[in-house]
Amino acid sequence: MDTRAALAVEAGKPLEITTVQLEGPKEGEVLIEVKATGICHTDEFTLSGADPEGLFPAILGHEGAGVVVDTGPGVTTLKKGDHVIPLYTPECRQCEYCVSGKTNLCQAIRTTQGQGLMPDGTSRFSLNGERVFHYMGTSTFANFTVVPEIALAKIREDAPFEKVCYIGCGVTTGIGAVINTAKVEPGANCAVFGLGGIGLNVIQGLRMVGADRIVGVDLNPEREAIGRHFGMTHFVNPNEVGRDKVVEAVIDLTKGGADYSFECIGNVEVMRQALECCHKGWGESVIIGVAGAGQEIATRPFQLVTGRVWRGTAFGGAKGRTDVPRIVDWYMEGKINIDDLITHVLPFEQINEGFDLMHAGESIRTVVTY
Ligand code: NAD
Ligand code: AHE
Ligand code: ZN
Repeated sequence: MDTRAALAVEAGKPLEITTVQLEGPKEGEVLIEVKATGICHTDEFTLSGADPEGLFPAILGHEGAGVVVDTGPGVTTLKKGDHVIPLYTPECRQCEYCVSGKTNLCQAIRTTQGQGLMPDGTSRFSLNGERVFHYMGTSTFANFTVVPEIALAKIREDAPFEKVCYIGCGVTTGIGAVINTAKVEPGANCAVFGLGGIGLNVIQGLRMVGADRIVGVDLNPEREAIGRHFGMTHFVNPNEVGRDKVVEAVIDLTKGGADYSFECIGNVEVMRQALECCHKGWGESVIIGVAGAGQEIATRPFQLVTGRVWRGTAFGGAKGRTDVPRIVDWYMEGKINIDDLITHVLPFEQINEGFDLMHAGESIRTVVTY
């Protein structure tokens, strides 16, 4: 079939709105009509050329929601008409990782996913007979996409696509980093670096678990008001306190150091600050931001010797097929706020404007509808 898509033709170039060809679902695969998709900073990261796994031409997008249109042979858990959220972290419930109980990083299809291919090593997308790569196993910047069954969470049918698509990455990553990865306890003093689509969900998660002080750090002064709206108690702008004084400022505001800190930018210098503002003896810093090819983190090992812990998280440690439907319920029951973070909704044809808004620091999340 033909489908409208926003094609990433080359690193650093705007997406091209075009029509591509899509093959039907093969064994264990599902054809989805994508109804809405968010634009995450990771899409921008890959489009910029900074992603070591970036491939072109490709159809990006990993924060979608839609409806099952067709199922391939062997698919047993989904049927035509089901509402779904594609998962870039699948959940096969069978691989060594899934059964370990220690991680959400299902590895059943990770190799082919990183190669921009379906699990059988081929692509369903093409343009005039030339292969087009999938992205993160989801490719939600196309009106129709093919996704493995193990990479789809079935969700309730009354949930609005243009809101719950955000649970496909940003909401789950931010809240999950607090609940699943850091396991923050009530009364903890915390710091969040980067108050964008992820960091504000970290703040929302911290408020949910009853954190005490929640210090937000961002270069953009406009992020203070929205941060406070979501539960931030103190704000630090590195341009105001001095970039070399940020660690000191956070230690001061958290009464001796953060029990937990979260880096939600993808900046290796800030990752160091996030670790070093943690409390001596027990403070834990969680890296969420994704850094470009060749970037490395550094600190004095003494920071770890004296009890600070550095860890990372992907998709907030969430097991998607199990956890995502529950997070959709939280939204529908009014337990989490998604609406105030979706600052812009654009028709699909204007998807590049969503990237412009992100670059300008004007949007928290832009959602594109088909
Ligand atoms: P975003 O663009 O919405 O937000 C980034 C924020 O960081 C902005 O508010 C910006 O003003 C601020 N910022 C930039 N440089 C700063 C600095 N030096 N000091 C302080 N603040 C600074 O991005 P997002 O969608 O929230 O994504 C954030 C990061 O998380 C990206 O690296 C993205 O790739 C990554 N990410 C990781 C996962 C995961 O599973 N680990 C999931 C989603 C996104
Ligand atoms: N391809 C990059 C890494 C990108 C990355 O870390 N992606 C996160 C999700 S970001 C969503 O917005 C992730 O899930 N990582 C675990 C994994 O298996 O990819 C690189 O550096 O090569
Ligand atoms: Zn994302």
